[in-house]
Amino acid sequence: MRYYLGLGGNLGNREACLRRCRKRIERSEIRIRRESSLYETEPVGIRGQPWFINQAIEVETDLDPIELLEVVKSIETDMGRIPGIVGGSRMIDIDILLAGDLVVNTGRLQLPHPRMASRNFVLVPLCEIAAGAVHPVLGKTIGELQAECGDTSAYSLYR
Ligand code: PH2
Ligand code: MG
Ligand code: MG
Repeated sequence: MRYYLGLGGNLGNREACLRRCRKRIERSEIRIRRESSLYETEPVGIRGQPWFINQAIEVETDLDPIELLEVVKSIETDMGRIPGIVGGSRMIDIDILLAGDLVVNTGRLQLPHPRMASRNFVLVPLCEIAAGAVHPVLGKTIGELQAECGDTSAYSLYR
């Protein structure tokens, strides 16, 4: 099954954290097929925290969504993420954005990611690698969602 993941972090050496995170992902029965550029992005939600680096990746794995969620949560914990304030600073955040055209609504997991269509820091990197992918609930492509997104938060290409 093919998934799109959103990666982000705003503490420590942000670029090195993302690199370590991708290495861990690849050691977990998950193959990375495509990687977007890195973007430096203004914090959305809680202000006054350091800017993030965000990236989107396309992965292929036999893991089902709940198994994948368990793997990404354990990578977050291993990499020093302390569960705390929602939307606050973190070494690494790994969000499952899309799982093909699967729609999941359980307490633990919602797919597509419920806030993805309203965030530049998700859509801009994702558009680079998946402009034509269709959001199975909104029925629009990632490119269309990005063009329509009213988020005014700042972002710039980092690398
Ligand atoms: N993640 C959040 C909240 N705000 N802002 C930016 N720029 N990038 C993020 O990854 C981010 C955020 C919650 O996960
Ligand atoms: Mg997140
Ligand atoms: Mg998260």
